[in-house]
Amino acid sequence: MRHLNTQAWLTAGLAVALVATAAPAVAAPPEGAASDQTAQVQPVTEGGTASLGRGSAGEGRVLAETDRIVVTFKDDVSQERKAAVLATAERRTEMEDPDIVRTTGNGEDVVESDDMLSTAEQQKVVETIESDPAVEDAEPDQIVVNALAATPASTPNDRYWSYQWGPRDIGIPSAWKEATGQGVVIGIADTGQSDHPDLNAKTVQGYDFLSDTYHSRDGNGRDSNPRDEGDWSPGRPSWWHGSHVAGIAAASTNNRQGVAGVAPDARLQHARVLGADGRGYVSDIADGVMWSAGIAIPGVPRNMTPAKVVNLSEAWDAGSCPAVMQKAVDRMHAINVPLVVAAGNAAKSANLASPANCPGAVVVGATTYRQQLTGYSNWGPMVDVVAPGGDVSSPIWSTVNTGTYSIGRASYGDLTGTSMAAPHVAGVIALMKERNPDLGVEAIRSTLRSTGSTVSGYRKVNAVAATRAVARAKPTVRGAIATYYASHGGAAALGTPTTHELATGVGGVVQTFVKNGRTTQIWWSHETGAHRVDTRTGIGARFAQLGGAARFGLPTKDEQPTATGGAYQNFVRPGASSTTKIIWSARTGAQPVGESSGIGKQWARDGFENGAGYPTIPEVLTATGAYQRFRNPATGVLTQYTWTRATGKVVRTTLG
Ligand SMILES: [Ca+2]
Ligand SMILES: [Ca+2]
Ligand SMILES: [Ca+2]
Repeated sequence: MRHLNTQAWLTAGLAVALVATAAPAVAAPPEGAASDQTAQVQPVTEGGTASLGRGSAGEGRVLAETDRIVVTFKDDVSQERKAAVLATAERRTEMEDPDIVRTTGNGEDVVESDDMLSTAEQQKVVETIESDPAVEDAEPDQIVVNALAATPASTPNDRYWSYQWGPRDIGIPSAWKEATGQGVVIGIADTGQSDHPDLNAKTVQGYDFLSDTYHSRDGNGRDSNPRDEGDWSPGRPSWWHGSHVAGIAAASTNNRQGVAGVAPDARLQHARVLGADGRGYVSDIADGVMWSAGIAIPGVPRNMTPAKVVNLSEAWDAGSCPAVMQKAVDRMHAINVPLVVAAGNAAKSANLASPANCPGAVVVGATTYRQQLTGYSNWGPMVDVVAPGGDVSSPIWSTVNTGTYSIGRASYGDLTGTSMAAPHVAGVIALMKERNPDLGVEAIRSTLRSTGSTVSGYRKVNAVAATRAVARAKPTVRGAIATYYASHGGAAALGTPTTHELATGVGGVVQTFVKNGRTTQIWWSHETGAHRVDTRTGIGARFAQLGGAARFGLPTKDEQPTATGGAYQNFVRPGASSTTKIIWSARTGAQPVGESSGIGKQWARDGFENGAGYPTIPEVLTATGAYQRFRNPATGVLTQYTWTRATGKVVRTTLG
């Protein structure tokens, strides 16, 4: 804020300001930048593919922790003797309630502990078990992650990576060996989102919380489109502050384009809380950050993909934290969602800026490339940690837009400020949350501090150490999924969970279970309840193959048998009305029928699979409409339904 007359923006604490500083139009590249810097000063957006963090290069990683040990007992060792060996291991090591969960094809016994074991603990278990004369040998049963497509832990191939001293300064990409933010949504409460090839694929549905038309610039109050309409003020062009902050935390990474994010596999969600002039009401900000965390806000649709960490790169002059903001922080704290805030850029005590002075928030000050607190950063005991915020000689590069007083095209550019420091930390927290989604705010704060290095008397975040310090939590089963799991046989029938409960991206959650190589997913949402999809069956495999929840939504029931030896299952996107039936028979395999489509309705009127029979293909779109074919299993007759868009009519033809 130091280059700007920010006082003019503030209205008695009702409106607040962004905390970034525009760097010179042509910034000196940070040290280590590539020699073709002239081209990089004004980057041009490529039209290439935006992809998720994991590229095709590289190999999978092996988790340091595992809960399983593979034990080879000597021939003819009795079950009682085996149990005695495990009881000894339980007494002498960190193993908890070890059980033999299966026997491998080679005859080894797979022993599972109720807790995750660190590398050192595994070593102790192996030594203890191997010391028993009944045992031939033992070894940790390592967990391999993304063996097919992993983010290389080396240098990402993003074009402007060489400019990104910030992530490198905090230990990225080395930290990606520990976690990449998978399964974690990062909330960005800011100026909203922009159409950007390095962000679009990473972004889930957000919301526009600006309740007045002056700030919103979109002609209305709150709405479901959080597009950034420009944060310019007279005399200052738009910064696209929300896009810049989002890109730092989790831009598409290793996609040979633009920048890399701190948490390459995390997703982004915008709550638009600041608009014209970078201003907004504190009450809208409070609603925005709470909604991001999954807290219900009256009049606003439920957040289908709640964030596990929320970034608020804002600061405004205030002697104390507004009550409405403090309540928001407290409610988020109670559900283990940290609110990461900028310390502010006024070179004064962070105690005099909100939300930095809201107890419970994770407050981030800004450092320079030269390992000092920046001249502009707010300071004092309210500052929990510091991270790269940059200065004129080493600004922070990220995703922006070329527009000045209107929306232009996607681009890359630099800003500096505690606004840029905060999302570095939010990204690191996303890595920590991948390892333990329930990690509490105070555990996060103390881990970030205790693992940090010292810069100007503050603790600078160390992504590798902070992430490694979080014990990988074993997935637990809870809520409606736990009820379903227990009433359908639990571990004996479905196996143990191999993932935490993960957001589906379209509402609700999903958890994966594996037993003897057989995978079951239990899906849950308010609208659909808890139901399973078995990927071993034709229906589950087809569901996954054709796009899964993103295309069909969640199951509304378990797989049901048909009267003619087949099976079916219905799916719906939460909040939407169009349902799909995936129906299987031995002859046709599993195929989807759109129950809300003209063809699906006619098929239903004709008696479903008992009439025209089972679909042989999905609905095929044509220039004039669509068609789909069905075969009756009893008669063998193939029928085609053809829907014509112009007339809306469906014609039934017998093909033979
Ligand atoms: Ca609006
Ligand atoms: Ca809007
Ligand atoms: Ca990129």
